[in-house]
Parts: sequence; structure tokens; C-alpha cells
Amino acid sequence: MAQFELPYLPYSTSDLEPYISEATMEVHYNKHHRGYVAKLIQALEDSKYEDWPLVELLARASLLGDKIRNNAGGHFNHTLFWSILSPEPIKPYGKLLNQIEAAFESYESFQEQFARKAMSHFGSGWAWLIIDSDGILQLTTTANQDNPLMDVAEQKGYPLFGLDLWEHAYYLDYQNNKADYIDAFWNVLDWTEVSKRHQDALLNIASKIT
Ligand code: MN3
Repeated sequence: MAQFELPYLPYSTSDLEPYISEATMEVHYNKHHRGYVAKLIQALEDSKYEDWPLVELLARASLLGDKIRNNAGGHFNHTLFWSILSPEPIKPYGKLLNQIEAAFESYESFQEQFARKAMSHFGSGWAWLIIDSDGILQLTTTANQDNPLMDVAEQKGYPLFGLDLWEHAYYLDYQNNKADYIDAFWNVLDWTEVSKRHQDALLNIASKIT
């Protein structure tokens, strides 16, 4: 049996209000994410990929059928998404803030460029801040449940954070006002976890160079 499970949520489903409602979190975490996990396990049964770790499934997504690709991506993306949200978010700081300011001129300009990237994405998908294999910060989007760790991604890199652009992530709270949802996101994005991911990525890149 494939060992995947719905991750523990480190806050309650009502804690991100008013930015993300309890109703949205209940459907999103308890229904959508639970569904991705169940379908991933089901799809892996009787496939030759049953023992593969999640990162391996993503790295070789091009080999997999749509059902494994979509649900492995769905599980990874949502696990990351819950981990970077917090009712008491820490603002950007330290090395990552310095790198953001160097790459995007200022934190405000970074937010604008991220929002523009996310708004320009048509249909379901995700908007990402990634760090590429050269250590450069990049903004990118992926369709459906794809992500920048997949071999099929146009722009590859290590995701520092992602924003869910599926309508199920915002329609109950913002209807068609995707821009308001993106604005609200900054109020619950916690840079503690994002900075930890940045640190891990830099160490990983350095270990490959030296
Ligand atoms: Mn979602």
C-alpha cells in the first residue's frame, strides 16, 4: 500500500478568517485534498510506481498516467500550501528578503509582479515563487496540479511557496474577484516556512556546486 496521508493542519479551519473562510478551508482541506490523497493511493495500487516517494513521482511525471500525475501534484501542492499559511504570519526577513529586494527592487514590487503573474494565468493552476538551480528567484505558474518540481514543467525549480489558483480555493469567499483573493493571501502567508525552504534550497545548491 502506498504510504500517503492527509497532513495535519497546524491551525483550525476557521483560523485564517477573514482572509480564507472556514467554509472554504473545510471543502478545500477536508474534501479536495483528502480526495487527491485517496485517488493517488488508488492510482498507485497495481502500478509499478507504488513504492516511489512523492518527489520521485513528481520528478518523473512525464512517465506517469494523468491520474497519478494530477493526484501526486495535488497532494504535494496542497501539503506545501497549508504549511506556508498561518493565522499569525511572520513578515519577510533576512537573506530571502534581501534576495527578493535585489531581484524585484522591493517587497511591494515583488507582490505586484507575483499578482500580475497569477492574474495572467488562465484557468486552474498555481502561481509560484521558485529558486532555480542557479539560485535565481523566479515567478512562474503551472496548469492544473503540475508544479515546478515536475520534469514536464516549463520553468523548473524548487518551490518556496505556491498560491492555489483553482476556483475552489477562492470562489466561496471572493467569487470571480481573483485579484482580491491574491491581495488577501499576503495577510496569511507566513515567511517562516518560506525562509526555511529558501535556506534548504541554498544549501542544496551549494552542495551540488562544491
Ligand atoms: Mn486546491
